[in-house]
Amino acid sequence: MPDSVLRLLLDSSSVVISTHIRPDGDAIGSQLALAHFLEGQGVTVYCLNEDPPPPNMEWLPGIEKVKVFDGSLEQRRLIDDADVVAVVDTNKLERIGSLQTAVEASRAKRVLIDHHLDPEDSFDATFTRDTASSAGELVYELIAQHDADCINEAIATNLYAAITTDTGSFRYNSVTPHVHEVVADLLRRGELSPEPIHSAIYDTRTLPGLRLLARSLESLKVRFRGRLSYMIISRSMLADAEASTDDAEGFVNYPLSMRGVLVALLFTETAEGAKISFRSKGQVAVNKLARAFDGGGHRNASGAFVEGELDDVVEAVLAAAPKHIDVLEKEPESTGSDPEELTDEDSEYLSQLLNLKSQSPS
Ligand SMILES: [Mn+2]
Repeated sequence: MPDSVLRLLLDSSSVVISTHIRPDGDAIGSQLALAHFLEGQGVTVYCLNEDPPPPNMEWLPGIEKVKVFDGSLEQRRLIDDADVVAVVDTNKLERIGSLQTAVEASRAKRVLIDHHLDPEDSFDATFTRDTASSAGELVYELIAQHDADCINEAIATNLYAAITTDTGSFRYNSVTPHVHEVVADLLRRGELSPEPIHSAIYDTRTLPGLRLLARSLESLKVRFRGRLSYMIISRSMLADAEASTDDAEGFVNYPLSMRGVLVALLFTETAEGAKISFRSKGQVAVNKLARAFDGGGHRNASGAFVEGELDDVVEAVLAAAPKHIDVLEKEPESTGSDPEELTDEDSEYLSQLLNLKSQSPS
């Protein structure tokens, strides 16, 4: 409950805050908002994570507080000497990565602030609600419970960034009137204007990244009567574009954005096989299909890794798709040319549009 979490945090002289491996905007924004709040209350705070913040979050106020855990004696001592270790935006202690052993060895009390299903009960106090849009929403409530007047520009900016990233810019089902009330309060108290925040988070594509996008879009195909679309990123496409897989962040949303498409897949070739991103709209679930390939995730967003040749992996996943996703049933037998794929003429036109003709593989 928020009261017991607040009491433990505010009775501390030193608190370590951590979050999950490969942290996202909600993880870092929640962590920093909590750090700013506690520092304002006279608590000494250390933010230690397994992995660095994502590049599009490097502008968040106070980001220099966030340190990567290096296993050094000095950092272990911070964890050992802390009164409380606070974990945000994950339901399991093991998700904080290599800090876990140090945290378990410490005499510090542990608190959890999270919005994922089935939080672990290895914490001394928890503030969790799986219907919350984000950890940021819960950190807001925690601060407001104490005194909403503590919310300054730095706290408001971090919480706004946390909430907007975890709600897909306020479009997911988790967005309630309460979320908008929280955000309204953040805008007011922080005197924020949303546009620069959204721009800093989302307008971060690089030229190689956009070149890779152009090549990926050329690979786009549609199946199952227009209900599934998929794209491919091969290793040669990455090399041609001089891009990395990090540049492909969010690409799977392009096939998903097509009218009539309910399921979108992105296959990214690696040395050993292919990484697959699964996305779906509304009530259509993709996690069963991901699980069939030893992956996992949520209803609308899952992932898997499959060993093998890229083409074989694509065929295997497409063949299995209707077994695991009801809305894909009854695709007519292929007659050689799939009328819903791009025709050669369309591909030609698209590649002219994208000005890639000179760069096609020779
Ligand atoms: Mn989250």
